[in-house]
Amino acid sequence: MNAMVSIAGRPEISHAEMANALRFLAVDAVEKAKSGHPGMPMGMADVATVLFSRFLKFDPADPAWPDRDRFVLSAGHGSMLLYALLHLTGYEGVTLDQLKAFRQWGSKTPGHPEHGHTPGVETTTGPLGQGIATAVGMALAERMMNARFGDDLVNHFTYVIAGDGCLMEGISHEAISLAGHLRLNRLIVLFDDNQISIDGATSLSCSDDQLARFRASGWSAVRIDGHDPHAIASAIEAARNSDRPTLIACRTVIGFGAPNRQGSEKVHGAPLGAEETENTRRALNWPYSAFEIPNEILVRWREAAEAGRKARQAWLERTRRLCGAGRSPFHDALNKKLPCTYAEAMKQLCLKFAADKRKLATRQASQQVLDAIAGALPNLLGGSADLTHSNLTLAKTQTPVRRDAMDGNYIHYGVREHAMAAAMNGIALHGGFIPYGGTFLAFADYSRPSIRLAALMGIRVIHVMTHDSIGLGEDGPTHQPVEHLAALRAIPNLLVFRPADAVETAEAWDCALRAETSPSILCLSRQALPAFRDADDSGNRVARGAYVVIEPKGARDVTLIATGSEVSVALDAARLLGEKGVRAAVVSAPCFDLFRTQSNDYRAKVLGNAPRVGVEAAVEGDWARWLGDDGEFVGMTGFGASAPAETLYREFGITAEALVAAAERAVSRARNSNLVSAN
Ligand SMILES: Cc1ncc(C[n+]2csc(CCOP(=O)(O)OP(=O)(O)O)c2C)c(N)n1
Repeated sequence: MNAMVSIAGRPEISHAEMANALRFLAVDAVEKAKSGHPGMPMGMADVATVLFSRFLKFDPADPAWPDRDRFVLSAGHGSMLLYALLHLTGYEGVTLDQLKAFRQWGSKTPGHPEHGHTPGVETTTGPLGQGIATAVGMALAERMMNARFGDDLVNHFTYVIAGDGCLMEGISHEAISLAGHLRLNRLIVLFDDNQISIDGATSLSCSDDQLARFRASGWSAVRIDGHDPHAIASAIEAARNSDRPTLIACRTVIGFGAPNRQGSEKVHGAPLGAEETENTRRALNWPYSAFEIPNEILVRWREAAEAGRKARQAWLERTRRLCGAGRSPFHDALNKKLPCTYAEAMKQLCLKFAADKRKLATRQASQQVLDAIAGALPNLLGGSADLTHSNLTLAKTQTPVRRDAMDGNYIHYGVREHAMAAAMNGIALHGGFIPYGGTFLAFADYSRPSIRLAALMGIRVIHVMTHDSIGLGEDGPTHQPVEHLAALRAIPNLLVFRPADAVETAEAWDCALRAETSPSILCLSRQALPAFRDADDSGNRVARGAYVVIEPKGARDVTLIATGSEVSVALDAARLLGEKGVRAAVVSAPCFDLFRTQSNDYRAKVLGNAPRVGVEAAVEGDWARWLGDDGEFVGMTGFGASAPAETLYREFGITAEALVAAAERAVSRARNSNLVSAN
């Protein structure tokens, strides 16, 4: 603890003083907020001090500098550790006043770190396990960018602080397994090995030998004294030179320095209280008042960023030399905008789909989209959780990413949906790629926590989720999503697309690729669907969320609204109704989320004044919003069953005939109520 940090001609600042600055900012902020987690920052202050002052490459002047090291606080409840680091190293906006406003409305210092809200926060953490799994994506993206552009432009590490909780979460297993398989040797996890979680000692619930566990997944792993700066530094040094990812289990004392609380769960998530705070000040020999950081210590912390500042200047110089002043493939990769060659490829494909009018499963249409655009989008990065040939996510030109082939552009994630979704978040956050990955829609639940974080962070990640209804048939109810559309539509800022034919599939892809601040889910059919869209120049119709496919001559008697595979059911029903003299409009609604954002006028025009009937091979969810009180919904009311798709549609009553009957009921109800009100 007595290592000195000497700067010629100035008072020597000890490691302990720097670490204590972190500790007390955390203690004081939690104390002032009357809530928060002081234990973890106090325990990991030594590790964080060594990392930030001796290794981490960062420049607070440009928190988004592409070649910075990434630091992920996977144990997000210890957010005050990160905020204290950002403040002390000089990130603009993370002021002392912001630390004093910890966890308050409008502050830059929310309860858990939020990417996009606080400069220097690389990813949103709090749900344990997500950070470490996201970091795997970042470390993978770094190696892949390095393979494309070389050491001069891309050469950085991804550091993670993770706690017992992160390592207990199942997602961590998938993530470390993937990282070990791919030999992501730029990934270094600093494990806060304090043997305490909320309920008490971790021995209450966990007996894992974490070192053996990581080694079994192909990692290097060591255990050190997490309060010994020399041990911390040499472990990090060794990890940086390892040919595989490294776990450094840092044996620490939670709440280090609080005489009556340290080492106990009591210090995990509650303020120390005035008395214990004073005890801690005495115990750690920190005679300063709340939030007071002596200037010499602050100066020394600010100097920790100096090496990174120089590294960034040198990088900028190299970039100018290697890439020139204008656009370069490197800049193109980092640019979120799509190249114009892409738009042309997409346009030609839509024309071809409209001309062919072939019956295609939307997953097949999606495959054709990928084949058509992959060449024009060099930063498109595909993948699937071991369902490549079902999801049809591999474009003809794509090659697998392997530990010895980081220049590939298709990731075989293995049967790891949790890790795939989190890694895609990390890849998107890192920059340089547009990640998409496939699985079955019924398994969206395995990816959901990461999808939710992607939506919260506002990042472009595309999930290709095929086999989107009972239409998948014989695999039965385990594989047939019924509640998933409703559940996914409930996540704010997530675009859920359910295209109905090949043109709509291409348009949905186009929307997802252009959505720079939203993740998307493409829900695609296993079964073939008739094509109904013509080539027209009215632009991307899916982008409006819903639109009129058929407008009857004369006033509408009824509006049929459908998504995906059920649009063709609605088209058949409209024809049958027409034969009976009932004028039915058909609306395709591939994306409720986008429809909700249209003008009132547009929505009113699409929905019309006639009674509405909705059809979707799923549970009703929030359909009522579009159908109104007089509407009717034709869909699923429970789980599916194992049988051929046509049988299932018939047995569950999702047919044109059922839709006709529902429409007739709705029309007659509306007529009766008109009569009543006229009388
Ligand atoms: C997915 C998830 N489950 C539960 C929680 C609630 N939680 C926050 S911290 C914590 C205990 C974590 O223990 P550890 O990682 O050892 O942290 P420490 O006690 O060392 O600070 C729990 C259960 C959470 N944030 N995320």
